[in-house]
Amino acid sequence: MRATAEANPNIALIKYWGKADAALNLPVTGSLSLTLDTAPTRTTVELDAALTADELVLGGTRQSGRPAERVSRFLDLVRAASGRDEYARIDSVNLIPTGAGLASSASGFAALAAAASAAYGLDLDGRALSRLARRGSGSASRSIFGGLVQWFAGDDAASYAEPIDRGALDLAMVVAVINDGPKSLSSTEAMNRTTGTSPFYPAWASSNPEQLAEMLAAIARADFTAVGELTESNSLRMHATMAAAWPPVRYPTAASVALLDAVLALRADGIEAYATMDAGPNVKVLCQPRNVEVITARLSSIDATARFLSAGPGQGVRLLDS
Ligand code: 2P0
Repeated sequence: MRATAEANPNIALIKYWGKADAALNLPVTGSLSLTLDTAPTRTTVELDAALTADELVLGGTRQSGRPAERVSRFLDLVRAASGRDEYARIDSVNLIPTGAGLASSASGFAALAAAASAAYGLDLDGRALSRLARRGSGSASRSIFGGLVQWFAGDDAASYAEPIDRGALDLAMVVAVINDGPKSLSSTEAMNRTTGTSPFYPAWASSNPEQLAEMLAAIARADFTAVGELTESNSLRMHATMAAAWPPVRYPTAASVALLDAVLALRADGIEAYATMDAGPNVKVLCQPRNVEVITARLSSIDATARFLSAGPGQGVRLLDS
C-alpha cells in the first residue's frame, strides 16, 4: 500500500521525436539513450482509502491542474491493472535539483511507474514496467534501465525499452545548464507540431532507423568516434525537422550555438566531444571520462553564466525501503 522508488534521467543519443499513437504513447521510431548517474527523482506512492482524489506533491508543493491530472490519469492505468480503486498520495522530489528540467519527465514517470505498481500490488518485470512508464512519458520507458538503453517502436506490447551492453565503451556527459529566456514549448506540443507541419518530418522518420542501426553497430564495436558523430548528427537532424515546422520550433538559443561552436573547436584541437540537445537550450556533450575536465573548462570559458554538471552511466529504477 506504500512504496518508494528512485529513477535517473536519460539523454537520447538517437532521439525519440514524434508519436505514432498519442493515447498509447507509441513512438514513430525507435531511440537509444544513456541513463545518467546524477539528478535522480525519488517518489513515494501511498494508497489511502479515505482520499476522494489523488494528491500530488512535487518538491514539497501540492500540485493541481495539468501536472496533477497527468499523474492521476497515469494512476488510473495502474488501478485498472491492479483491480484496486483507492486514490493515492504521491510525493516526488528531485534529489539533485539541476534547475534544468534535466529530462525530469523521464526520471519522474520511471520512478512513479515503479512506486505505483509496487504500492498497488502489481508484480511487473522490467519490460512491463517500461511499457507502463512509456504511458506517462515516452522517454520514461528508457529510464527503467541503466547505461545504454534502446526503446523499440511497435504496438503497445512491443514498444518497451531494453538495456544494451556497452562493452569497452567509456562514456561520460558534460551538461551545460543554460538559464536564459522563458520556458519554451512542451516537448509533446513541439513534437505534434513537427509531425503535423514539417515537410522534413518524413525524412526524419525514414532516416532515424538507419542512424539507430548504425549506432547499434558502432556500440557493438566500441567505436567511440562513430557513437559521438552519430549522436551529434542525430540531434541536428531532429532540430532541423523542428526548424521547418510552422510556427517554427527552435530550442537552441544564441548561448547554445556558442557552445556548439566550442564543441567543434574542441574537436579541431583533437579532443573528442560531441554535442546533443533536447527540448530546451541546454547542451549535453558526450565524451570520454578522461576529457570531462578539459571540456568543462573550455565550455565555461565560453559561457560564464552557465552551470556545468558531469555524469557517467547510471543505474536503472530501484525500489527503496519505504
Ligand atoms: C528523447 N525528447 O528521445 C527526446 C529528444 C526530447 C528530445 O523524449 O510526450 O517528455 O511525454 O512522450 O518523453 C522528451 O519528450 O515526451 C523527449 P512525451 P517526452 O529524449
